[in-house]
Amino acid sequence: MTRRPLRRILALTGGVGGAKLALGLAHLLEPEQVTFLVNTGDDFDHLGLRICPDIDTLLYTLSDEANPETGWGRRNETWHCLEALEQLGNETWFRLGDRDLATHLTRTAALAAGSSLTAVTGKLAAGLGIRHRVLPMCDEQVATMIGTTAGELAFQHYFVRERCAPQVTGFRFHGSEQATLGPTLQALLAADDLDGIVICPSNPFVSVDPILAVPGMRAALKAARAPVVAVSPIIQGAAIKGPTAKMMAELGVPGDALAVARHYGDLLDGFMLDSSDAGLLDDVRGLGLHAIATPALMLTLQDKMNLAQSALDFINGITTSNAP
Ligand code: FO1
Repeated sequence: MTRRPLRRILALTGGVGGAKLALGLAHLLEPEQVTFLVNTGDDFDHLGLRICPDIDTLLYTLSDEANPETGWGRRNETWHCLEALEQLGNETWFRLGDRDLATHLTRTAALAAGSSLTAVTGKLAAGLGIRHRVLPMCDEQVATMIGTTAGELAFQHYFVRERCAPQVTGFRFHGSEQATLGPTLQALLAADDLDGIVICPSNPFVSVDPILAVPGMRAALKAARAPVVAVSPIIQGAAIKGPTAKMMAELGVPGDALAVARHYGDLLDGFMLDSSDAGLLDDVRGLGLHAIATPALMLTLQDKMNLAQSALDFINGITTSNAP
């Protein structure tokens, strides 16, 4: 079966796991062939700076500047400013490295000067030598709030300060009602050369759902001609990184990849399982989805590129099978 090259891909991502597949896609696709749509629900104001962790994790990952141990922040970091902040009595639970601070200072200054988050993200990407397009999910501020048995917490308070310990009861995306689909994204979704939409293996609750909560986003993704495929962030019932499996357990949701496919519901055309979860293929297909099992654990760059290639081939296969 001859497969024509995919013209344009939109990849939804948030967090460290999503950024890994994004890197694989960036190595396979030219800048004009893929746009990364990034979660901004984790964003918050801290020490007078506007912090956008998922944007920065993706920017640092795409530019090979990311700290390889943590996945967030920059490699070869130093912490002199943080030490001085502590000496002066500031909160230091959210660790800001000296080089990372340049990103936060640049963004905060540009936003204060009237720049949109989209524009300043483009400036940061250019500064880091990234040629692929990195698009915030919206330019308005949306704050993911975590409902817990001990009350509601702002995302970074839950994720970093409390180390994901509180028991989760639900999520709220404060400000999402006022969010809008940016013109760049609207044009991309309406274009007839959009050949595929990939939901990267990010936490569905706090990295993907905030993106889908932007008014009109879900409908626009569904209306797009392009197949929507998601890569499971859960392998053998465990999250590759982060609190996804813990959240599922606390929400009373089965902690397996099938539950993630169900979570996305009718948005999906296809779902990608890790090879070790091939036993779930029939169940996922039973949801009316195309499904494949492929190595989804990304440890090396080659793993990331292989998974990205599998996603592109999967999209091509769905398109071919849907062709009249
Ligand atoms: N995560 C942590 O667990 N501890 C930190 O001190 C921390 C600092 C930090 C600074 C900048 C940044 O862009 C991300 C940072 N993160 C930290 C990660 C961040 O909380 C998460 O990556 C996302 O919000 C969820 O994916």
